[in-house]
Order: sequence, then structure tokens, then C-alpha cells
Amino acid sequence: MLDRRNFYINGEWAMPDGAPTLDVIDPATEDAVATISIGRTEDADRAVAAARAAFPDWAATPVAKRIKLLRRLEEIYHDRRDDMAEAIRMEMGAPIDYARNNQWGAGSWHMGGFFDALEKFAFEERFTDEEVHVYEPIGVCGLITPWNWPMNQVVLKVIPALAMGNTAVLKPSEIAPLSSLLFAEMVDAAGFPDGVFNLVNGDGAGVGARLSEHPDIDMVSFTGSTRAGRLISQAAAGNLKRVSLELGGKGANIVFADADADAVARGVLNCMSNSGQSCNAPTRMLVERSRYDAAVEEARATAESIATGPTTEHGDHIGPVISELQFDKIQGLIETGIAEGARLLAGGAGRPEGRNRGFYVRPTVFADVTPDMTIFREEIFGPVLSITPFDTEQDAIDLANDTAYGLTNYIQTEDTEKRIRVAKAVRAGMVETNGIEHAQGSPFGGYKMSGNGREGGVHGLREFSEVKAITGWPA
Ligand code: TXE
Repeated sequence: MLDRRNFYINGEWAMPDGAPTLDVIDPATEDAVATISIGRTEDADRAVAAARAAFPDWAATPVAKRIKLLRRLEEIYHDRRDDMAEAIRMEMGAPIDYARNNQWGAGSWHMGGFFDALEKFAFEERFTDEEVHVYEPIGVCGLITPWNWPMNQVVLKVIPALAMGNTAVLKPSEIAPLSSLLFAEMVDAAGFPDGVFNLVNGDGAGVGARLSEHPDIDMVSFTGSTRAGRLISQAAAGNLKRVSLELGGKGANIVFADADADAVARGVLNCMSNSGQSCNAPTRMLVERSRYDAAVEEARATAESIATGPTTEHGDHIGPVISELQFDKIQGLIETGIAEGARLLAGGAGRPEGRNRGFYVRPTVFADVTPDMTIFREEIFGPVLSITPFDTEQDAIDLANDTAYGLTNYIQTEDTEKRIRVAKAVRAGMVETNGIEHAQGSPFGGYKMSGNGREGGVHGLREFSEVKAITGWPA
């Protein structure tokens, strides 16, 4: 069992004195694989003090030097790809190939997007002959991340924060902290000045809440549940720190009758990917009535073709969900779907055959789901798809928008005008059509209760900076 009880504060690994501990559970085996410390207020405060002390020098460090250090970090991230994939596999149950390609890969991809954006970023932007806009760091950033895409989320926060001259305290998810501890080792090896980046483990009510309310933190950037996002906003109101939130989703995938032949299968696979634990998953498939019966049959067959399997084995099977708590929540929602009258097509409650250990969920599809049903409304965060028929374009738009969330929607149709019209009518931060994924550096974030702000690329760099308008600055 790994001993990972140290925190990384002010350029040093140090054991917190007397902090309680927590075991990290491998969701595929239910075995404890590591022990971490659960920080207390004083641990968070020490890290914030280190970040505050490091801020003036780091903010004054030339951008080129900051980027050089971040580039070194990127190199190390690439060199240690296997170690990172293994950490992610163990902490959150991603099968090893998925951990290596998709999970590690997402971090690498976002780094690339930031470096491209930094090459073009105008830190001093001329506005008129007499006025210049200057992008400056905000200060000390508290970064709070979840467990479903651990490196994706850490990279989306740490790289822009540091690139723009801020210093940071990271609190990763307490149930998937191993990849972040490894990331801190990489930051250390890259040679950043002491205190620029700090890591404190802890839970939401402890370190998470402390960072959110801390009077000496200038910005908190959070990814996680809408529940915690609301608490963080409230806690942050004390000193009116900037709050950036990337929360849940309940993505609609509108399949018109003329959609391409792969549209339904693609939607099912996308929903089940990462065992359904993605905020941008297309969890509500809306299908035009004339294609509905065929789509339902195809969705059933596709879901039944998805295998679950050990995370140590190569292949494209899906792994378990993160924890017993999430497993129980998902089982409850599947049972609610059945009780409320949705038609179960594939999967269902209980574990997949032969998987007696590990938090494995059966890839599940429901048809005839109506907007009043719980499974249409709540973010399930498991491999569970719901299918709903629609008659007109306006019905499809209304159904897509009938949710508290507004993160990612999907549209499948060969009709270009309709595609763009519907894309504009849905209330969501991102729309992907016909299986075309967003490009590197594209803004990631949502409307409504999916949060605020945008991460990634140039939008992510702006998010982590203050813009100052100065006049009397002649051309
Ligand atoms: O998330 P939490 P949970 C959704 C998804 C999932 C549900 C619950 O629907 O089923 O949330 O997951 C920290 N102040 N998403 O309970 O609690 C916590 O320590 C400050 C969507 O695991 O939000 C961890 O670091 N921090 C999502 C992080 O928040 C607090 C990804 C996430 O934990 C806090 C994950 C507080 N009061 C879950 N309470 C996405 N957007 O992708 C908790 N935390």
C-alpha cells in the first residue's frame, strides 16, 4: 500500500502533523491501495501563505520564463505517461488503455491547447491610439478538482493559472488524489520557484470549504457537483473572490430522421464512455419519431455489445464507477427509472455477470422516457442512457432545453441549415454535431446550473487573469 500522506507546500514534501488519514480505494477491486492525509484548516492556511509569499516574484517573472518552466513540466508529463496512467487506473477505475490514451491524453491535449494560445496571447493589447489593455495575474488561486477526469481538470486549472502569473493551491478529489500527487512531483522536478504551486489533500467540508472562504485567496476555480458549486459560491462571497464553476450536465443528443447511419451507435458509446462519468455525456437521446423504433433497437444492441472488465486488462471495455456511494446512487436511479415506467432495453440494476467485486454497473438503456421522469432530469453519472421520441424540430429544442443544466448538446442531421438553427436554439455552452468533436483550445463550460466561466485555450487564459485598461499610453 502506497504511503502518500505528504503534502507539497512551499517546494517541499512534508508530513502534516496529526492530520487524519483516508484510504484510497481501487474501484475495480475494492482494495485499499494508498493512504493520504485529510488536511485541516491549518494545513490549507500554510499552503495559502506559501502561495501568497511566492506571488509577487512569480507575477513579475517574464512570461517567457514562466512558459519555459511549464514546457519542462509538459516534457516530464510525457516522460511519466505510464506512471500517470497507472495512478489514474488505480484511483478511479479507468481501464489501463483508457487511462493511458483518454485520461492522460486529455491532460496532454489541453496543455497543447494552452501553449498554442500562449504563443498568440497579447498580454498588452492596444485598444485605441491612447489606450492599452493589460492582462495581469489575479493573485492566489484555489483549485478544487473532482475524480472523473482527474488530469484533464488539473491541467485545465494549473497551467493557465501559472502561465498568467498566479500562484496556486490545488485540492484534488480526496477519492482520486494519486494522479495529482504525481503531478505535484512533476511540478517539483520541473523546478518552479517554491510556493508557486502547492497541493493539500482534504475533503470538501474541510480544505475545500477553507479554500473557498479564505480571505487571502483571490480566485477559486472548481469542477464538481452543482451542490458543491453552490456552497463554494456562497463561501466565496466573503471577500468576493472570483469564482469559476464547471458543474454537472444532462446533455441532449438530438437525432433527426436523416442523421447518418452511425449516429445512434455513436451516441450510445459516447454516453457509456468513462463508465458514464463525464459532465458532457450525451445522456438524453432525443429521436425523431420516424426513426424511433429502429434507433431503440440499435441502442439496445450497441449497449449489449459494451463489455465491462478488469482495469488491468488491455482493450476497449469499460471499468467500474468510482465508489460505492456512486454505485448505490446509480442503482437507485435505475430502479427509479423502472418504477416510474421507463422501458428497460438493456442492462438494469445489479452487477454485470461475473463481476462480484468492484463497483461495476451494467450498461443500461431506457426507452420511452418522458420529461417528468427522474432519469430525464437528474445527472446519473453512470453508464445509463435514456431515449425519448419527438415529432417536430421545436419539440426537440424544447426537450433539449427542459433541464436545469446547459453544458453540452449534440445534434445529428445531414441538413446543414437545420443543424445550425437548432445549435443556436439550445441553451448550452457547447454543441457538437454529426460526431465532430471540439478542437483543441476550444472553450469548455456551461450555461445555467452547469456553471460559469470557460476553460481551455485562450478563454482559459483570460479566465485566470485581470484585465486592466490604461489610457495615455501613446502608440
Ligand atoms: O462531487 P463533489 P461528488 C457530479 C455527478 C456526481 C455528483 C456527486 O453528478 O454524481 O456530482 O459527486 C469537493 N467546498 N459531478 O460527491 O462533492 C470535493 O472534495 C469545497 C460532476 O464526488 O462535488 C472534490 O474535490 N469543495 C462533475 C470535489 O468537490 C467541496 C465531476 C468534487 O466533489 C465541497 C464530479 C465544498 N463544500 C461529480 N464539497 C463534473 N462537473 O464533471 C465537495 N467539495
